[in-house]
Amino acid sequence: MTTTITLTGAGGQIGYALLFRIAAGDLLGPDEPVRLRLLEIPQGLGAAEGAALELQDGAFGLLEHVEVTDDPAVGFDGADLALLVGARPRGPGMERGDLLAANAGIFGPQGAAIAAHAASGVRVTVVGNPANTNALIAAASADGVPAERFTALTRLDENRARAQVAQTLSVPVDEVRQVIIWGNHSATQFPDLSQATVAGQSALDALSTTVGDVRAWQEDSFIPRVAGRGAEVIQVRGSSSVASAASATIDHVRDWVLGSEEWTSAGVVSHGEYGVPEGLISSFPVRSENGSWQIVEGLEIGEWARARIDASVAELLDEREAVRALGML
Ligand code: NAX
Repeated sequence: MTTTITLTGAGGQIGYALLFRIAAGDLLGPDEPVRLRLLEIPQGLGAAEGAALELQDGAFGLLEHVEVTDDPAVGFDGADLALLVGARPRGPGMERGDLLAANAGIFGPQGAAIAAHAASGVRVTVVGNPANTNALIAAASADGVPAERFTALTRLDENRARAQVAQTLSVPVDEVRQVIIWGNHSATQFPDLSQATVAGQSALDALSTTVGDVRAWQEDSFIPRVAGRGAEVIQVRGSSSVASAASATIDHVRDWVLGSEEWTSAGVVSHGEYGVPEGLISSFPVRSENGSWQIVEGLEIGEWARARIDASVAELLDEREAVRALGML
């Protein structure tokens, strides 16, 4: 059966990197045909239409149809998967409240359009920042669609964290598992190595033989490097993360749809797990079972980790309050 995938912001950078990976079968596998719906704002339509021409020229056997539109009703029609990448970036002089309001004005109506037009089993992944709160707003506006179907991307943070550990230990990145991202996709996120393994052994034990004081290494080096990696890429490359963000989006959606026995991290709705207030979309350790994310429960959280999780969750609460105060939730 053909899967219908809606991509917002399809005329942007991440959209451009994502489209060709999807068409090549990297998302759902080499035997799954896809239909693409590219949703843009009027200023982005030309770029999205250009990408559609190139998709045609790619002669991708799995790609059945591409539609480009600026109408959310058409864009989300029959969507099985919605990738919400398009967002309003922070402009010069824009306060955080302005940014939240501008994005609420995008993600609220998109949530409503998803509820009205998408397939009944739609699964939504929000990439556009502030991703967690945008996902919260979309979920709140999507009457009748369970909040569990709205997620925010924190897989890029996890991939960055795994890569840092692998590089520090000079091991293949595939050997580094169970790295958890907690909280918000922002500078307050907590990349947690307490459960991480390297070739089946404790990552913290392995790291302590390489870096010495592993707590100090996390505080002074690892956490700031992971949380600040987006800024580092901008500084070195002169432009924000694009292909790595697209790749992480593919990882997230593929694991969600096809299942993952391994733990990964995703921004999903809290039911109060680990003391995270109900209803927030926060990053947790998750596993995908039968097509839905399950939070990995029962992990012991030490005092040091608790304070870091709480700080990031406090930021999510602030964002929720700010959006509520604007009357947008
Ligand atoms: P671009 O500015 O290249 O592209 C964004 C596109 O979205 C533009 O073509 C714009 O016209 C379109 N757009 C804006 N409003 C829209 C709407 N209402 N409906 C449909 N399309 C709309 O940004 P890009 O580099 O592609 O990044 C996209 C988003 O990803 C940004 O918000 C960025 O901050 C976020 N990121 C999130 C990451 C994550 O891990 N969650 C990492 C990478 C990235 O920073």
